[in-house]
Order: sequence, then structure tokens, then C-alpha cells
Amino acid sequence: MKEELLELEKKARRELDSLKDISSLESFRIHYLGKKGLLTSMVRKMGDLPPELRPEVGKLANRVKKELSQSFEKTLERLEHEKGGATSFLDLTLPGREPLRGHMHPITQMFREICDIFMKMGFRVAEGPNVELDYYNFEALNIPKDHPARDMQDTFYVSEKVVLRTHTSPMQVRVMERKQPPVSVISPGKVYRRDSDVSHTPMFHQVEGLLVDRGVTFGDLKGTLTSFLHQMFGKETALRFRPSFFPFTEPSAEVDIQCILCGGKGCRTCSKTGWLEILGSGMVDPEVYGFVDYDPEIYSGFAFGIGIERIAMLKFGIDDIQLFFKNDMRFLKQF
Ligand code: 2NL
Repeated sequence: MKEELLELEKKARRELDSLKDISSLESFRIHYLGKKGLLTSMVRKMGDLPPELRPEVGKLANRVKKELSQSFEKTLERLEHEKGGATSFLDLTLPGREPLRGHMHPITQMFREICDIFMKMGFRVAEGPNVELDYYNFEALNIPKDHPARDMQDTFYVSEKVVLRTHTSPMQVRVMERKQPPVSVISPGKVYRRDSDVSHTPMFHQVEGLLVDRGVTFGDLKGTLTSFLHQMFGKETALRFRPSFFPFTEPSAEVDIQCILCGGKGCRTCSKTGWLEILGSGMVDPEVYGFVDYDPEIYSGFAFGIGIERIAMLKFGIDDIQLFFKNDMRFLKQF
């Protein structure tokens, strides 16, 4: 019986090696390893053997069965591979998998939305270096050497004369330096300040705008920003222009919109005031014109700055600014 078993093993192996397709592999399995196959019937016949021979033959039968099963699996793999992958097991009736589709980061969406509105009004987009000369970031914007904004505490200094820009205004100074009025530009981009908590990150985003021409008035500032905010938040949204101060504008105004969450009734987001501060603006201070060779007797203009994260947080109802920069898919997928 031992010889019989070894003979069977040899024959089965030869057959496996010469198999060319998966359907004949199945016939092989039934013939040798199946419930009514040769091996099984041989094991049954072991009952006829004298008891003292049974353990040895049983051990051999088990080994043959185990090894033939392993060879069978290997041959299946080989045939699948030759066929070019697991195509025979591909279930064509399964529903397809939806491909993952990416989309713009919420900050990028806000940039596009804001820039589109101003571009329709005739503004051009001007982007510039993130690493700026102190001259463009502070000096030419009428921010004197002893101004608190220049403090090492607030500004990333690369060297004595080079900083990471703290706003995108330096680009607008560069534009004025190159071109006499009329100019109307917006500068979107990253800005940097040494700050980090739930409402501050050391890098954030801003859009600034500048328009200079003959006879530009505060009325033009109001009209332009009103049109922008109505396009952005809906034309029913109430606005409020409040006196303010910036070193580079005079007079200056901060603009509030009626709280978009409570409709002006007062809630946690607007600190019960009914209003949300949305941007800073003003008429360009004549001091600035001195640095770019514009004649303040002939030209006047207005400028404004908008913090993007703040608007995106209000618009999407986000309470932690850090979420924009963690790149957590669970957060990003929602926009
Ligand atoms: C804010 C305030 C502001 C400007 C930015 C500006 C630029 C030039 C000249 C004069 Cl080149 N002004 N920009 C003016 C007023 C306000 O930003 O709260 N930003 C988030």
C-alpha cells in the first residue's frame, strides 16, 4: 500500500506540472483529492491493513494529501498568473467603486471667489514674494522703525532687512513703484506672523486690494466694498463702516456685516453684537505716495485688506483655525 501511495503521488505531481488550464485543474482535484477521489478511497482501504502497519501508512497518506493539496494551490496560482491576474474570479456583477475625486482646499475656494468678484470689477491679480524687504513690508507703508508692528514678537525676521511678509501690501507698493496711475490690483497670498492659538496660525492668508486714480473718493471705497460684500454674502446683508486706524490709510474704516449666523439678533459668534468684522480699509495715506513717486496733489486712492481664514470660518461655520492646515481628510472632504 505504501508503494501504491507513492506511485499515486508521483503520477499526481506529473499531471499537475503538465496542466495548462484552470478547468482541468478542477477535474484533477476531484479525481485525486475529492471526497470520492483516489486518496480518500485509499485511506478508507487502510482499515483492511494489519493494525501494526496502520500508523506508518496513515502518516504517509497524510503527508501525501497535505503536500498534494499545497502543490494544487501552487499550480492554481501559476495558472492564474499565466492567465494574467485573477480575472477568472472577477465578479462583473459587483457594483463599481466610485473613484476618489479631489477638490480645492476651502482656502483656495475663498481666494477664487474673492478674486473673481474683483476681477469682474476690473482689478488685476498681482502676486509677489513671501520673503520681503523690510522696506516694502514696513518702511514704504508708513510704518516707522519704532512701530509696535515691527516688533520681533510679531514679525519673522530673516535678517535685519529681510522679513516674512506680515501682509500682502508690499506687492502693491511694488506695483505702484513700476506703474503710474490708474492702478487697480488685488494681491492674494500667504502672510506670516508669530502667533499661534485657536484663532491664530503663524501662516495665514490675505487678499489686499488697491485702487489709485484721479479723483478717487471715500464714496468709491464704500461703493466698491459694498458691491463686493453683497456679492459675497448676499445683497440683503446689512453693512456698517466704522472709523478705525491703520498707519498706511487716512481716514481708515473697518467694515462689519450683519452676523450671517444669527441674522443680527446676537449670538456667540458675533459676541451678542449682531455684527461681524470682515475687513479693514481706508484712503491711501499721502505719505505712501511719497515712496512710489505718485503726486498726491493729482492722485488719490483706497485700499483694503481681508483675512481669508476668518471669512472661511464664518462662511463654513468652523471654530478652529488650525483645522485648515492639518490636512485631515475627514475635515477637507466636507467642502
Ligand atoms: C486688515 C487691514 C488693510 C490696507 C490693508 C494698503 C495697502 C497699500 C496702501 C495702503 Cl499699498 N493700504 N492696505 C489698507 C487698509 C487696511 O488691511 O484688517 N487686513 C486684514
